[in-house]
Amino acid sequence: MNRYKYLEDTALEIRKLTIESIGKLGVGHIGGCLSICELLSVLYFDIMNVDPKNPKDENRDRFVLSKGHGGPALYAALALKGYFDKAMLDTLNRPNTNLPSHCDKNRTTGIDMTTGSLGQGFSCAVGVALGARMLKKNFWTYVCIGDGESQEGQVWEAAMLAGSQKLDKLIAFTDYNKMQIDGTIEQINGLYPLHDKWQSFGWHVQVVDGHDIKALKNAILLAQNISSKPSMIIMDTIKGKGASFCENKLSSHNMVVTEDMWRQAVKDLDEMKVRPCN
Ligand SMILES: Cc1ncc(C[n+]2csc(CCOP(=O)(O)OP(=O)(O)O)c2C)c(N)n1
Ligand SMILES: [Mg+2]
Repeated sequence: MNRYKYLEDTALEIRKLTIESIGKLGVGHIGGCLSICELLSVLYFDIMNVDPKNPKDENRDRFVLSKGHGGPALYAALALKGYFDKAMLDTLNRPNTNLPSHCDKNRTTGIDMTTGSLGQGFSCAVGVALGARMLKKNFWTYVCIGDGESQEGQVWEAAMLAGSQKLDKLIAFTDYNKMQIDGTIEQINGLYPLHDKWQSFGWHVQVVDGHDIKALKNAILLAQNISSKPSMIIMDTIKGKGASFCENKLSSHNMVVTEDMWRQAVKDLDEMKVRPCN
């Protein structure tokens, strides 16, 4: 099968499993989960050197989902990859679960960093990349931050360090879905010009359609060839992408999802079979 078609199908599967697991729970951060499905597909099913049978391998590539409320989408990707059984997704955020709403590396196989307090995960990822260099390890560190999260001062402290240390095995993504909890990014605390901000902190910067598998993959390959600078890939995305009850809606941030809503959304995605990615 064509590689890109395979990755598009995988993103679709991640999207459907995410909608289903949040739907069965009845509530969750669905908007910010659905904007990163293509990224998770490209990273886990094409780019990253990881082995679900050896999840603690010291030389594995790392992924930090700094916007830790996107955990359910990452769990769907990890289940599809084989880190744990898909049936476990039905335990999402229930008592004694190993799949809490936000990522916890001590609870979930395959999660590389505990996140949820916005800004911290990004700092940790910079630390991981710095540690890799000190230990002379060759792995890549990937990290995804939210656009609302980018308003955290901690993000910019870490950005400054990564730039000054020229951490060229660190590749970051901004999920630029233009929305946060209480409003649009521009209404609350605009990021413009985001590209120039990262560049001025010593980063190599690209802007891509975050739902275009091919563009994402090419951007990552290009980033891997940049020496002496960390890379930021700003992903132009749509919050709630792919589920009509929440696509591009502010209410999607953390919403109630009824059985009718999630079943209809999964059916819509099934009927489209392969949803065009842009
Ligand atoms: C330090 C901190 N402050 C506040 C919150 C509560 N919170 C959770 S998600 C969120 C909005 C984040 O917006 P964004 O990064 O744009 O996320 P996305 O649109 O991808 O869901 C906030 C304020 C938090 N988790 N951590
Ligand atoms: Mg956002």
